[in-house]
Amino acid sequence: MTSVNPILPGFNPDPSVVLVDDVYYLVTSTFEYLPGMPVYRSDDLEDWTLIGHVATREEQIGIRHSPTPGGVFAPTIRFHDGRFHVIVSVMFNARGCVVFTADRPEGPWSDGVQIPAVDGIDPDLAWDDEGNAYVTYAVMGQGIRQLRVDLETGEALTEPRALWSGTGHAAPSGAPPHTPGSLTHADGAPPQTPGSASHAPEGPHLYRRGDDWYLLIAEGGTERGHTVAIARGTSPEGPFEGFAGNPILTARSTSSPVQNVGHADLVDAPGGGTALVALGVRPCGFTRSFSPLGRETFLTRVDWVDGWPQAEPIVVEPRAGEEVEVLDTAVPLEQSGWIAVRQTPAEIATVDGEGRLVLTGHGTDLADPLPSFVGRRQSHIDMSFSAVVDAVAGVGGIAARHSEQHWFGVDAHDDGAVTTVTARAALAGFTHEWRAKLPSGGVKLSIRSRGTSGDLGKLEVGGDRIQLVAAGAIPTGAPPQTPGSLTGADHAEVVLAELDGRYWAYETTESFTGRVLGLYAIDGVVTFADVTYRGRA
Ligand code: 6LW
Repeated sequence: MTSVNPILPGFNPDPSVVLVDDVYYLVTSTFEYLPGMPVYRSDDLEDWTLIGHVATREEQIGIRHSPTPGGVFAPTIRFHDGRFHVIVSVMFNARGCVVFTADRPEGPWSDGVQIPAVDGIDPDLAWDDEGNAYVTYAVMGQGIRQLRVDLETGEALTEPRALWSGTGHAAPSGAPPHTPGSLTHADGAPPQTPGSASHAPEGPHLYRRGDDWYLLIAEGGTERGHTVAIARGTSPEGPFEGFAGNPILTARSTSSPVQNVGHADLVDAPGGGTALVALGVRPCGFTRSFSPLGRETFLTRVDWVDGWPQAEPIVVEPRAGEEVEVLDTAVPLEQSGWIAVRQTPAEIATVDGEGRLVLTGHGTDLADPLPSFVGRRQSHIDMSFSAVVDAVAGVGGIAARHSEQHWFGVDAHDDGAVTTVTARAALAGFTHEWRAKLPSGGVKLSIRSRGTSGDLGKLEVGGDRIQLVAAGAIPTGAPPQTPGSLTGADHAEVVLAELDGRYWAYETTESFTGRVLGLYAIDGVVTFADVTYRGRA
């Protein structure tokens, strides 16, 4: 079905996809970053282009005081009555369940209508033939729940009711596995207790196919036990009967290079059939335990057998060759593709007359909940990210961020006589610094990483291998440098630190995101040019 997988590499979890007039649109979770919920477009489910974001204004999601890993969890994108809809739960001190609409997928998207009755995560949106809108969502320990809503006002039109507790539901002996009476409050049955539900039923999506309704969910938690399961019913309100062949997709207990596969969405495939998008991670190292890029979006095919879907295992096939991106710092920040933490890039960065990006520091580093940092997703394990930095009027550089507690970078300050470069690594409350002196003038700072082979003979234990590098006296505004052009004493590179990336991976940081590479200022005014990302499959 695809010659490329992941279809959206780097931090792109919880994919949701819709097909409108032969074009696919896909959104993913963004947690504490703004703009939030990228909207990608594709004609073939394989090649995707970023066309906009749902949350371009902080007020739409209200994440300013939402701690990591809060913020935007698992949006669903759907199309109804000529309008695009995205429904999402924005978690922890934020707006909760909100539904946004737009006439065009690139936006602008509405301010959003809150649905206070949805007290869970991962809301899905579906309509029946009468136009009733159903929101189906997950509540921890209570399984999948549902209510009907008025999407114009956000008002609940029914009480929330239990819909399915997933494959782990232990039905009393002799009783049918899932009857309406055993699962609904309306019938007087007690709400499900944590013990009666499977582990973490979540990420529901509801579809109509012929006369049947299908309820697709994720189970097992978003780690190695993650799975995709399905149930079928005769109405959007159920009752739903689980498929005897569940899970329909998982990588648990396999040696697949993609793990944690789950949180899926179904869509008609180009040219017929059904496709499934799902999240997964690509762990590296001897024990294949650490995934620096976070949860990415993968694609696979689904076949229908006797009215039930069977998903093909996901095959990893990274896009071949080298991807070089010289980031155009002169592009208006709203269209630049940069993301920032709890504020929009335009709130913290400017572009100067020479098209260089300018950041102002306020005496804080990336431990701050509102850092002076703009970033982009790291989308290859083997990569380099560099920028030429003018730090005469401040202290700043380049960094990789997972959370306030987990980040590393290299920054500079030029006092006119000498440039002091400092590599910093922070993990779980520990920080370490390495320093070197370079000639005054622009400094080229680089972060490089390479994957470990997983080859047992080489015994490369840990995560990816990271280098924090500086080269001094680079003229700012000069044409982009290539590594081979750095010759002579002034341009000699200094490798300040080598890190084991296992400590900056999805499994260790608990940040739900992935590695975001970017530019940051600690103090004063810092200017960036020749910002270049090189990734290799
Ligand atoms: C999301 C849940 C999950 O709400 O992780 O993988 C949570 N699935 O469905 C955050 O992405």
